[in-house]
Amino acid sequence: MPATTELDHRYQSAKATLAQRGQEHVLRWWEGLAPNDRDSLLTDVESIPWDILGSLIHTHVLATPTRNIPQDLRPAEVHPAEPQAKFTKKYDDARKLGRQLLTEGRVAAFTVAGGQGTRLGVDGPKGEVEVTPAGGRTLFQIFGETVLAARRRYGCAIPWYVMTSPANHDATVACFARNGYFGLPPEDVVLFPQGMLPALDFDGKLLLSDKHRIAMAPDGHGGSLKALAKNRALADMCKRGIEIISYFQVDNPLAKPFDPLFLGLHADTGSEMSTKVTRKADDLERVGNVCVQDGRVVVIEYSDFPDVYAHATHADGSRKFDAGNIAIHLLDVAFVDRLVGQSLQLPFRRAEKKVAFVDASGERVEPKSPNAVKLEMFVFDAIGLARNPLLLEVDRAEEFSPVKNATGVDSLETAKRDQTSRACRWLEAAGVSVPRKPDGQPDLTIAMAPSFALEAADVAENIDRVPKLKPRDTVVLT
Ligand code: UD2
Repeated sequence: MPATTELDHRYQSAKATLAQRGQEHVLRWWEGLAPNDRDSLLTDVESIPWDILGSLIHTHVLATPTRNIPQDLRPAEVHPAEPQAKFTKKYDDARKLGRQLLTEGRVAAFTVAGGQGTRLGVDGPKGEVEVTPAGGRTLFQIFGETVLAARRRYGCAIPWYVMTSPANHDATVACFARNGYFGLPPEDVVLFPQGMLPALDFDGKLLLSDKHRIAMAPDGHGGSLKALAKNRALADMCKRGIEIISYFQVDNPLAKPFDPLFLGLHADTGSEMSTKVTRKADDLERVGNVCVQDGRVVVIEYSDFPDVYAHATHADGSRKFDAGNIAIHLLDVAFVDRLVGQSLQLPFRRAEKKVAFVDASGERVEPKSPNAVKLEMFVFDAIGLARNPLLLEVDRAEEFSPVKNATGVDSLETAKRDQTSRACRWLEAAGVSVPRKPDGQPDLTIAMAPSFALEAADVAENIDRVPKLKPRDTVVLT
Protein backbone atom coordinates (compact mmCIF):
# COMPACT_ATOMS: atom_id res chain seq x y z
CA MET A 1 0.00 0.00 0.00
CA PRO A 2 1.45 3.44 -0.85
CA ALA A 3 2.70 5.39 2.20
CA THR A 4 0.35 8.17 3.30
CA THR A 5 2.98 10.91 3.29
CA GLU A 6 4.05 9.99 -0.21
CA LEU A 7 0.43 10.04 -1.39
CA ASP A 8 -0.11 13.42 0.29
CA HIS A 9 2.89 14.81 -1.45
CA ARG A 10 1.76 13.53 -4.84
CA TYR A 11 -1.78 14.76 -4.15
CA GLN A 12 -0.58 18.31 -3.50
CA SER A 13 1.45 18.29 -6.66
CA ALA A 14 -1.44 16.87 -8.75
CA LYS A 15 -3.85 19.38 -7.23
CA ALA A 16 -1.60 22.27 -8.22
CA THR A 17 -1.16 20.97 -11.77
CA LEU A 18 -4.88 20.39 -12.21
CA ALA A 19 -5.81 23.78 -10.74
CA GLN A 20 -3.44 25.48 -13.12
CA ARG A 21 -5.23 23.71 -16.01
CA GLY A 22 -8.80 24.24 -14.80
CA GLN A 23 -9.21 20.50 -14.17
CA GLU A 24 -9.66 20.38 -10.35
CA HIS A 25 -12.91 18.39 -10.72
CA VAL A 26 -10.78 15.29 -11.27
CA LEU A 27 -10.09 15.16 -7.52
CA ARG A 28 -13.76 15.65 -6.59
CA TRP A 29 -14.10 12.17 -5.01
CA TRP A 30 -10.68 12.12 -3.33
CA GLU A 31 -11.93 12.13 0.26
CA GLY A 32 -13.93 8.91 -0.20
CA LEU A 33 -11.21 6.97 -2.06
CA ALA A 34 -9.24 4.05 -0.59
CA PRO A 35 -5.42 4.47 -0.65
CA ASN A 36 -4.98 2.15 -3.65
CA ASP A 37 -7.63 4.02 -5.62
CA ARG A 38 -5.96 7.30 -4.69
CA ASP A 39 -2.72 5.87 -6.04
CA SER A 40 -4.44 4.90 -9.33
CA LEU A 41 -5.95 8.35 -9.74
CA LEU A 42 -2.65 10.09 -9.08
CA THR A 43 -0.87 7.75 -11.49
CA ASP A 44 -3.39 8.72 -14.19
CA VAL A 45 -2.89 12.43 -13.48
CA GLU A 46 0.89 12.07 -13.51
CA SER A 47 0.80 10.29 -16.88
CA ILE A 48 -0.81 13.24 -18.70
CA PRO A 49 1.64 14.95 -21.11
CA TRP A 50 0.47 18.51 -20.44
CA ASP A 51 3.09 19.94 -22.77
CA ILE A 52 1.21 18.33 -25.66
CA LEU A 53 -2.32 18.21 -24.29
CA GLY A 54 -2.44 21.83 -23.14
CA SER A 55 -2.33 23.23 -26.66
CA LEU A 56 -4.34 20.35 -28.20
CA ILE A 57 -7.27 21.29 -25.98
CA HIS A 58 -7.36 24.68 -27.68
CA THR A 59 -6.67 23.53 -31.22
CA HIS A 60 -8.46 20.14 -31.36
CA VAL A 61 -11.06 20.06 -28.59
CA LEU A 62 -12.45 23.55 -28.04
CA ALA A 63 -12.01 24.11 -31.77
CA THR A 64 -12.30 21.73 -34.67
CA PRO A 65 -9.12 21.93 -36.73
CA THR A 66 -9.99 23.23 -40.17
CA ARG A 67 -9.18 20.82 -42.92
CA ASN A 68 -7.82 22.74 -45.82
CA ILE A 69 -8.70 21.10 -49.08
CA PRO A 70 -5.27 19.98 -50.24
CA GLN A 71 -4.23 21.91 -53.32
CA ASP A 72 -2.01 20.60 -56.04
CA LEU A 73 -2.50 16.98 -55.11
CA ARG A 74 -0.99 14.54 -57.57
CA PRO A 75 -1.08 10.77 -57.88
CA ALA A 76 1.98 9.17 -56.32
CA GLU A 77 4.57 7.29 -58.36
CA VAL A 78 4.25 3.64 -57.53
CA HIS A 79 6.53 0.72 -58.36
CA PRO A 80 4.24 -1.70 -60.23
CA ALA A 81 3.61 -5.21 -58.93
CA GLU A 82 5.00 -6.63 -62.17
CA PRO A 83 7.96 -4.71 -63.60
CA GLN A 84 8.27 -3.60 -67.21
CA ALA A 85 10.75 -5.79 -69.08
CA LYS A 86 13.60 -3.31 -68.61
CA PHE A 87 13.18 -3.50 -64.82
CA THR A 88 13.00 -7.28 -64.50
CA LYS A 89 16.63 -7.47 -63.40
CA LYS A 90 16.12 -4.67 -60.87
CA TYR A 91 13.25 -6.65 -59.30
CA ASP A 92 15.22 -9.91 -59.36
CA ASP A 93 18.19 -8.21 -57.70
CA ALA A 94 15.86 -6.65 -55.12
CA ARG A 95 14.43 -10.08 -54.26
CA LYS A 96 17.96 -11.38 -53.74
CA LEU A 97 18.83 -8.42 -51.53
CA GLY A 98 15.60 -8.86 -49.54
CA ARG A 99 16.39 -12.54 -48.90
CA GLN A 100 19.88 -11.55 -47.83
CA LEU A 101 18.50 -8.99 -45.34
CA LEU A 102 16.27 -11.70 -43.88
CA THR A 103 19.05 -14.27 -43.72
CA GLU A 104 21.36 -11.80 -42.02
CA GLY A 105 18.74 -11.13 -39.33
CA ARG A 106 18.26 -7.47 -40.14
CA VAL A 107 14.45 -7.51 -40.25
CA ALA A 108 11.94 -7.55 -37.38
CA ALA A 109 8.17 -8.03 -37.56
CA PHE A 110 5.99 -5.45 -35.85
CA THR A 111 2.24 -5.83 -35.40
CA VAL A 112 0.06 -3.00 -34.14
CA ALA A 113 -2.71 -4.52 -32.08
CA GLY A 114 -3.72 -1.73 -29.73
CA GLY A 115 -7.04 -0.92 -31.40
CA GLN A 116 -10.30 -1.63 -29.68
CA GLY A 117 -12.12 -3.72 -32.31
CA THR A 118 -15.28 -1.67 -31.77
CA ARG A 119 -16.62 -2.13 -35.31
CA LEU A 120 -16.12 -5.89 -35.12
CA GLY A 121 -17.90 -5.99 -31.78
CA VAL A 122 -15.14 -7.93 -29.97
CA ASP A 123 -14.30 -7.29 -26.34
CA GLY A 124 -10.81 -8.78 -26.00
CA PRO A 125 -7.79 -8.49 -28.29
CA LYS A 126 -8.72 -8.56 -31.97
CA GLY A 127 -5.77 -10.88 -32.56
CA GLU A 128 -7.68 -13.61 -30.70
CA VAL A 129 -10.45 -13.72 -33.27
CA GLU A 130 -10.53 -16.97 -35.26
CA VAL A 131 -10.25 -15.97 -38.89
CA THR A 132 -9.19 -18.97 -40.94
CA PRO A 133 -11.80 -20.59 -43.20
CA ALA A 134 -11.17 -23.90 -41.38
CA GLY A 135 -9.02 -25.10 -38.49
CA GLY A 136 -9.94 -22.24 -36.13
CA ARG A 137 -6.68 -20.29 -36.28
CA THR A 138 -6.62 -16.82 -34.83
CA LEU A 139 -4.96 -13.74 -36.31
CA PHE A 140 -2.17 -13.96 -33.73
CA GLN A 141 -1.66 -17.63 -34.57
CA ILE A 142 -1.38 -16.92 -38.30
CA PHE A 143 1.23 -14.21 -37.69
CA GLY A 144 3.09 -16.29 -35.08
CA GLU A 145 3.27 -19.20 -37.52
CA THR A 146 4.36 -16.82 -40.28
CA VAL A 147 7.26 -15.58 -38.16
CA LEU A 148 8.15 -19.17 -37.27
CA ALA A 149 8.08 -20.28 -40.91
CA ALA A 150 10.22 -17.29 -41.94
CA ARG A 151 12.76 -18.07 -39.19
CA ARG A 152 13.05 -21.61 -40.52
CA ARG A 153 13.24 -20.47 -44.12
CA TYR A 154 15.94 -17.86 -43.53
CA GLY A 155 17.71 -19.66 -40.70
CA CYS A 156 17.79 -16.72 -38.34
CA ALA A 157 16.07 -15.41 -35.23
CA ILE A 158 13.50 -12.94 -36.50
CA PRO A 159 12.05 -11.14 -33.48
CA TRP A 160 8.35 -10.21 -33.34
CA TYR A 161 7.22 -7.02 -31.62
CA VAL A 162 3.54 -6.58 -30.81
CA MET A 163 2.06 -3.31 -29.65
CA THR A 164 -0.97 -3.70 -27.41
CA SER A 165 -2.88 -1.08 -25.43
CA PRO A 166 -3.31 -0.95 -21.66
CA ALA A 167 -6.91 -2.10 -22.27
CA ASN A 168 -5.86 -5.38 -23.91
CA HIS A 169 -2.23 -5.85 -22.82
CA ASP A 170 -2.77 -8.40 -20.04
CA ALA A 171 -5.23 -10.39 -22.14
CA THR A 172 -2.76 -10.40 -25.05
CA VAL A 173 0.13 -11.54 -22.85
CA ALA A 174 -2.09 -14.31 -21.43
CA CYS A 175 -3.10 -15.37 -24.96
CA PHE A 176 0.54 -15.66 -26.08
CA ALA A 177 1.50 -17.60 -22.94
CA ARG A 178 -1.49 -19.94 -23.28
CA ASN A 179 -0.51 -20.65 -26.89
CA GLY A 180 3.16 -21.28 -26.11
CA TYR A 181 4.15 -18.14 -28.06
CA PHE A 182 2.99 -19.99 -31.18
CA GLY A 183 6.16 -22.07 -31.14
CA LEU A 184 8.49 -19.06 -30.98
CA PRO A 185 11.11 -18.61 -28.25
CA PRO A 186 9.42 -16.25 -25.73
CA GLU A 187 12.53 -14.04 -25.63
CA ASP A 188 12.01 -13.28 -29.32
CA VAL A 189 8.44 -12.09 -28.82
CA VAL A 190 8.20 -8.61 -27.32
CA LEU A 191 4.80 -7.32 -26.24
CA PHE A 192 4.45 -3.76 -25.05
CA PRO A 193 1.57 -1.32 -24.52
CA GLN A 194 1.07 1.85 -26.48
CA GLY A 195 0.64 5.33 -25.07
CA MET A 196 -2.68 6.73 -23.91
CA LEU A 197 -4.13 10.20 -23.84
CA PRO A 198 -7.14 11.44 -21.91
CA ALA A 199 -10.49 11.75 -23.64
CA LEU A 200 -11.94 15.23 -23.11
CA ASP A 201 -15.49 16.53 -23.15
CA PHE A 202 -16.41 19.24 -25.63
CA ASP A 203 -15.53 21.90 -23.02
CA GLY A 204 -11.99 20.55 -22.83
CA LYS A 205 -12.51 18.93 -19.41
CA LEU A 206 -11.03 15.59 -18.42
CA LEU A 207 -13.62 12.86 -17.87
CA LEU A 208 -13.60 10.33 -15.05
CA SER A 209 -14.32 6.76 -16.16
CA ASP A 210 -14.61 5.88 -12.48
CA LYS A 211 -14.30 7.98 -9.34
CA HIS A 212 -10.61 7.06 -9.25
CA ARG A 213 -9.77 6.77 -12.96
CA ILE A 214 -9.40 9.29 -15.76
CA ALA A 215 -11.00 8.22 -19.05
CA MET A 216 -8.09 7.48 -21.38
CA ALA A 217 -7.86 6.28 -24.98
CA PRO A 218 -5.00 4.88 -27.11
CA ASP A 219 -3.06 7.64 -28.87
CA GLY A 220 -3.42 5.98 -32.32
CA HIS A 221 -0.98 3.73 -34.16
CA GLY A 222 1.10 6.82 -34.85
CA GLY A 223 1.96 6.53 -31.16
CA SER A 224 3.73 3.27 -31.99
CA LEU A 225 6.95 5.07 -32.90
CA LYS A 226 7.25 6.70 -29.50
CA ALA A 227 6.04 3.53 -27.81
CA LEU A 228 8.82 1.52 -29.50
CA ALA A 229 11.36 3.88 -27.95
CA LYS A 230 9.68 4.27 -24.56
CA ASN A 231 9.40 0.52 -24.04
CA ARG A 232 13.01 -0.03 -25.11
CA ALA A 233 11.92 -2.10 -28.11
CA LEU A 234 13.99 0.17 -30.35
CA ALA A 235 17.06 -0.35 -28.16
CA ASP A 236 16.37 -4.09 -28.22
CA MET A 237 16.26 -3.98 -32.04
CA CYS A 238 19.59 -2.15 -32.18
CA LYS A 239 21.15 -4.72 -29.86
CA ARG A 240 19.96 -7.50 -32.16
CA GLY A 241 21.27 -5.75 -35.29
CA ILE A 242 17.80 -5.10 -36.70
CA GLU A 243 17.74 -2.39 -39.37
CA ILE A 244 14.26 -2.63 -40.85
CA ILE A 245 10.90 -2.86 -39.10
CA SER A 246 8.21 -4.68 -41.05
CA TYR A 247 5.01 -3.06 -39.80
CA PHE A 248 1.52 -4.51 -40.30
CA GLN A 249 -1.90 -4.31 -38.70
CA VAL A 250 -3.42 -7.08 -36.65
CA ASP A 251 -6.54 -7.15 -38.80
CA ASN A 252 -5.14 -8.44 -42.11
CA PRO A 253 -4.72 -12.25 -42.28
CA LEU A 254 -3.24 -12.02 -45.79
CA ALA A 255 -0.39 -9.68 -44.73
CA LYS A 256 3.05 -10.81 -45.98
CA PRO A 257 5.53 -9.29 -43.55
CA PHE A 258 8.58 -10.98 -45.06
CA ASP A 259 8.42 -9.97 -48.69
CA PRO A 260 11.92 -10.13 -50.24
CA LEU A 261 10.94 -7.85 -53.16
CA PHE A 262 9.55 -5.12 -50.90
CA LEU A 263 12.53 -5.34 -48.53
CA GLY A 264 15.03 -5.33 -51.36
CA LEU A 265 13.48 -2.35 -53.17
CA HIS A 266 13.29 -0.47 -49.86
CA ALA A 267 16.96 -1.04 -49.10
CA ASP A 268 18.15 -0.56 -52.68
CA THR A 269 16.48 2.87 -53.07
CA GLY A 270 17.67 4.04 -49.65
CA SER A 271 14.08 4.52 -48.55
CA GLU A 272 13.55 5.26 -44.87
CA MET A 273 9.86 4.33 -44.98
CA SER A 274 8.08 2.32 -47.65
CA THR A 275 4.44 1.48 -48.13
CA LYS A 276 2.49 -1.14 -50.02
CA VAL A 277 -0.55 0.04 -51.91
CA THR A 278 -3.32 -1.63 -53.87
CA ARG A 279 -5.58 -0.22 -56.54
CA LYS A 280 -8.73 0.99 -54.83
CA ALA A 281 -11.85 -1.18 -55.05
CA ASP A 282 -13.94 1.94 -55.74
CA ASP A 283 -13.58 5.72 -55.58
CA LEU A 284 -14.69 5.90 -51.95
CA GLU A 285 -13.08 2.74 -50.54
CA ARG A 286 -12.27 3.18 -46.85
CA VAL A 287 -8.52 3.20 -47.23
CA GLY A 288 -6.00 6.01 -47.03
CA ASN A 289 -5.17 7.64 -50.39
CA VAL A 290 -1.46 7.71 -51.13
CA CYS A 291 -0.70 10.90 -53.08
CA VAL A 292 1.95 13.57 -53.54
CA GLN A 293 1.53 17.09 -52.21
CA ASP A 294 4.19 19.79 -52.51
CA GLY A 295 6.67 17.15 -53.63
CA ARG A 296 6.08 14.94 -50.57
CA VAL A 297 4.31 11.61 -50.32
CA VAL A 298 1.22 11.99 -48.13
CA VAL A 299 -1.54 9.62 -47.12
CA ILE A 300 -4.95 11.24 -46.93
CA GLU A 301 -7.48 9.21 -44.98
CA TYR A 302 -10.69 8.28 -46.80
CA SER A 303 -12.74 10.42 -44.44
CA ASP A 304 -10.65 13.51 -45.33
CA PHE A 305 -10.32 12.90 -49.06
CA PRO A 306 -12.30 15.48 -51.04
CA ASP A 307 -14.81 14.04 -53.51
CA VAL A 308 -13.31 16.12 -56.26
CA TYR A 309 -10.14 14.01 -55.97
CA ALA A 310 -11.86 10.73 -55.13
CA HIS A 311 -13.85 10.84 -58.37
CA ALA A 312 -11.13 12.40 -60.55
CA THR A 313 -10.20 10.47 -63.70
CA HIS A 314 -7.44 10.48 -66.29
CA ALA A 315 -8.29 11.28 -69.91
CA ASP A 316 -8.85 7.54 -70.56
CA GLY A 317 -11.45 7.36 -67.78
CA SER A 318 -9.28 5.45 -65.30
CA ARG A 319 -9.22 6.55 -61.63
CA LYS A 320 -6.62 9.24 -61.03
CA PHE A 321 -6.05 8.69 -57.31
CA ASP A 322 -5.98 4.93 -57.21
CA ALA A 323 -3.30 4.03 -54.64
CA GLY A 324 -4.91 2.69 -51.47
CA ASN A 325 -2.89 2.35 -48.27
CA ILE A 326 -3.03 -1.24 -46.96
CA ALA A 327 -1.09 -0.33 -43.85
CA ILE A 328 1.95 -2.50 -44.56
CA HIS A 329 5.06 -0.41 -44.13
CA LEU A 330 8.81 -0.84 -43.80
CA LEU A 331 10.52 1.62 -41.47
CA ASP A 332 14.24 1.91 -40.92
CA VAL A 333 15.17 1.61 -37.26
CA ALA A 334 17.49 4.61 -37.74
CA PHE A 335 14.56 6.65 -39.13
CA VAL A 336 12.31 5.88 -36.17
CA ASP A 337 15.20 6.61 -33.83
CA ARG A 338 15.75 9.96 -35.54
CA LEU A 339 12.08 10.94 -35.40
CA VAL A 340 11.75 10.03 -31.76
CA GLY A 341 15.13 11.53 -30.83
CA GLN A 342 14.24 14.84 -32.42
CA SER A 343 10.92 14.83 -30.55
CA LEU A 344 9.22 15.10 -33.90
CA GLN A 345 5.52 15.18 -33.32
CA LEU A 346 3.14 13.51 -35.76
CA PRO A 347 -0.05 15.55 -36.21
CA PHE A 348 -3.04 14.72 -34.04
CA ARG A 349 -6.55 14.01 -35.35
CA ARG A 350 -9.76 14.80 -33.55
CA ALA A 351 -12.28 11.96 -33.30
CA GLU A 352 -15.65 12.49 -31.64
CA LYS A 353 -16.63 9.36 -29.69
CA LYS A 354 -19.02 8.08 -27.04
CA VAL A 355 -17.10 7.83 -23.76
CA ALA A 356 -18.78 6.56 -20.57
CA PHE A 357 -18.12 8.78 -17.55
CA VAL A 358 -19.00 9.49 -13.92
CA ASP A 359 -20.96 12.74 -13.67
CA ALA A 360 -20.85 15.43 -10.95
CA SER A 361 -23.42 13.54 -8.87
CA GLY A 362 -21.34 10.33 -8.99
CA GLU A 363 -23.63 8.54 -11.45
CA ARG A 364 -22.11 6.59 -14.34
CA VAL A 365 -23.42 7.83 -17.68
CA GLU A 366 -23.39 5.76 -20.89
CA PRO A 367 -23.84 8.40 -23.58
CA LYS A 368 -26.05 7.63 -26.59
CA SER A 369 -24.23 10.07 -28.86
CA PRO A 370 -20.62 11.31 -29.02
CA ASN A 371 -19.77 13.36 -25.94
CA ALA A 372 -15.99 13.46 -26.07
CA VAL A 373 -12.92 14.00 -28.21
CA LYS A 374 -10.22 11.36 -28.57
CA LEU A 375 -6.86 12.41 -29.98
CA GLU A 376 -4.96 10.07 -32.29
CA MET A 377 -1.83 10.06 -34.42
CA PHE A 378 -1.51 8.04 -37.64
CA VAL A 379 1.71 6.21 -38.46
CA PHE A 380 1.42 6.97 -42.16
CA ASP A 381 2.02 10.65 -41.44
CA ALA A 382 5.65 9.65 -40.91
CA ILE A 383 6.07 8.83 -44.58
CA GLY A 384 6.16 12.53 -45.50
CA LEU A 385 9.18 12.89 -43.20
CA ALA A 386 11.10 9.99 -44.71
CA ARG A 387 13.91 10.24 -47.23
CA ASN A 388 13.25 8.50 -50.58
CA PRO A 389 9.90 6.94 -49.61
CA LEU A 390 9.12 3.97 -51.82
CA LEU A 391 5.65 2.77 -52.82
CA LEU A 392 5.04 -0.73 -54.15
CA GLU A 393 1.78 -1.85 -55.69
CA VAL A 394 0.63 -5.31 -54.71
CA ASP A 395 -2.24 -7.49 -55.80
CA ARG A 396 -5.07 -7.03 -53.30
CA ALA A 397 -6.17 -10.66 -53.69
CA GLU A 398 -2.72 -11.79 -52.53
CA GLU A 399 -2.11 -9.46 -49.58
CA PHE A 400 -5.12 -7.55 -48.31
CA SER A 401 -8.38 -8.69 -46.79
CA PRO A 402 -8.82 -6.93 -43.46
CA VAL A 403 -11.30 -7.96 -40.80
CA LYS A 404 -12.95 -4.69 -39.76
CA ASN A 405 -16.70 -5.27 -39.58
CA ALA A 406 -19.00 -7.93 -38.19
CA THR A 407 -20.68 -8.43 -41.57
CA GLY A 408 -20.47 -7.26 -45.18
CA VAL A 409 -17.39 -5.54 -46.60
CA ASP A 410 -14.07 -6.29 -44.85
CA SER A 411 -15.63 -8.83 -42.50
CA LEU A 412 -14.81 -12.33 -41.26
CA GLU A 413 -16.83 -13.71 -44.13
CA THR A 414 -14.86 -11.86 -46.82
CA ALA A 415 -11.50 -12.60 -45.12
CA LYS A 416 -12.27 -16.34 -45.02
CA ARG A 417 -13.41 -16.31 -48.64
CA ASP A 418 -10.23 -14.49 -49.70
CA GLN A 419 -7.97 -16.92 -47.79
CA THR A 420 -9.59 -19.87 -49.56
CA SER A 421 -9.29 -18.08 -52.92
CA ARG A 422 -5.60 -17.37 -52.40
CA ALA A 423 -4.90 -20.95 -51.31
CA CYS A 424 -6.69 -22.24 -54.43
CA ARG A 425 -4.70 -19.96 -56.73
CA TRP A 426 -1.44 -21.08 -55.14
CA LEU A 427 -2.43 -24.75 -55.48
CA GLU A 428 -3.45 -24.35 -59.12
CA ALA A 429 -0.18 -22.56 -59.88
CA ALA A 430 1.55 -25.71 -58.63
CA GLY A 431 -0.57 -27.88 -60.91
CA VAL A 432 -3.21 -29.06 -58.40
CA SER A 433 -6.73 -29.40 -59.74
CA VAL A 434 -9.19 -27.33 -57.67
CA PRO A 435 -12.97 -27.86 -57.98
CA ARG A 436 -14.68 -24.61 -58.96
CA LYS A 437 -18.32 -23.58 -59.28
CA PRO A 438 -19.75 -22.47 -62.66
CA ASP A 439 -19.11 -18.83 -61.66
CA GLY A 440 -15.41 -19.64 -61.14
CA GLN A 441 -15.45 -19.45 -57.33
CA PRO A 442 -13.76 -22.33 -55.43
CA ASP A 443 -16.23 -25.10 -54.62
CA LEU A 444 -14.51 -26.03 -51.36
CA THR A 445 -12.97 -24.49 -48.26
CA ILE A 446 -9.19 -24.47 -47.81
CA ALA A 447 -7.09 -23.12 -44.97
CA MET A 448 -3.40 -23.06 -45.85
CA ALA A 449 -1.12 -22.50 -42.85
CA PRO A 450 2.13 -20.53 -43.15
CA SER A 451 3.97 -23.74 -42.18
CA PHE A 452 2.70 -25.22 -45.44
CA ALA A 453 3.51 -22.25 -47.66
CA LEU A 454 4.70 -18.71 -47.00
CA GLU A 455 4.31 -17.86 -50.65
CA ALA A 456 2.92 -19.45 -53.80
CA ALA A 457 6.25 -20.95 -54.87
CA ASP A 458 6.43 -23.03 -51.65
CA VAL A 459 3.41 -25.15 -52.59
CA ALA A 460 5.39 -27.21 -55.09
CA GLU A 461 7.72 -28.44 -52.29
CA ASN A 462 4.77 -29.79 -50.29
CA ILE A 463 2.64 -31.04 -53.12
CA ASP A 464 2.69 -34.63 -51.78
CA ARG A 465 0.81 -33.41 -48.69
CA VAL A 466 -2.16 -32.17 -50.72
CA PRO A 467 -5.04 -34.67 -50.81
CA LYS A 468 -7.20 -35.05 -53.90
CA LEU A 469 -9.57 -32.08 -53.69
CA LYS A 470 -13.27 -32.83 -54.12
CA PRO A 471 -16.23 -30.43 -54.35
CA ARG A 472 -17.43 -29.12 -50.97
CA ASP A 473 -14.37 -30.51 -49.16
CA THR A 474 -12.97 -28.70 -46.13
CA VAL A 475 -9.19 -28.98 -46.09
CA VAL A 476 -6.56 -27.69 -43.69
CA LEU A 477 -3.02 -27.75 -45.06
CA THR A 478 -0.32 -27.48 -42.39
C1 UD2 B 1 -6.66 1.84 -41.50
C2 UD2 B 1 -6.00 3.03 -42.17
C3 UD2 B 1 -6.52 3.18 -43.59
C4 UD2 B 1 -6.37 1.89 -44.37
C5 UD2 B 1 -6.88 0.70 -43.59
C6 UD2 B 1 -6.41 -0.59 -44.23
C7 UD2 B 1 -5.77 4.48 -40.28
C8 UD2 B 1 -6.17 5.73 -39.61
N1 UD2 B 1 -6.35 4.20 -41.42
O1 UD2 B 1 -8.01 2.18 -41.37
O2 UD2 B 1 -5.82 4.22 -44.25
O3 UD2 B 1 -5.07 1.76 -44.73
O4 UD2 B 1 -6.44 0.66 -42.24
O5 UD2 B 1 -6.86 -1.69 -43.51
O6 UD2 B 1 -4.92 3.77 -39.85
N2 UD2 B 1 -4.34 0.55 -33.75
C9 UD2 B 1 -3.51 0.56 -32.66
N3 UD2 B 1 -3.62 1.59 -31.79
C10 UD2 B 1 -4.52 2.60 -31.95
C11 UD2 B 1 -5.36 2.57 -33.06
C12 UD2 B 1 -5.26 1.53 -33.95
O7 UD2 B 1 -2.69 -0.33 -32.47
O8 UD2 B 1 -4.54 3.51 -31.11
C13 UD2 B 1 -4.21 -0.56 -34.70
C14 UD2 B 1 -5.42 -1.49 -34.69
O9 UD2 B 1 -5.26 -2.51 -33.75
C15 UD2 B 1 -5.39 -1.99 -36.12
C16 UD2 B 1 -4.84 -0.82 -36.91
O10 UD2 B 1 -4.16 -0.02 -36.00
O11 UD2 B 1 -4.49 -3.05 -36.25
C17 UD2 B 1 -5.85 -0.03 -37.75
O12 UD2 B 1 -6.72 0.69 -36.97
P1 UD2 B 1 -8.18 1.02 -37.47
O13 UD2 B 1 -8.96 -0.24 -37.64
O14 UD2 B 1 -8.74 2.04 -36.58
O15 UD2 B 1 -7.93 1.71 -38.89
P2 UD2 B 1 -8.92 1.78 -40.13
O16 UD2 B 1 -9.52 0.47 -40.39
O17 UD2 B 1 -9.89 2.90 -39.95
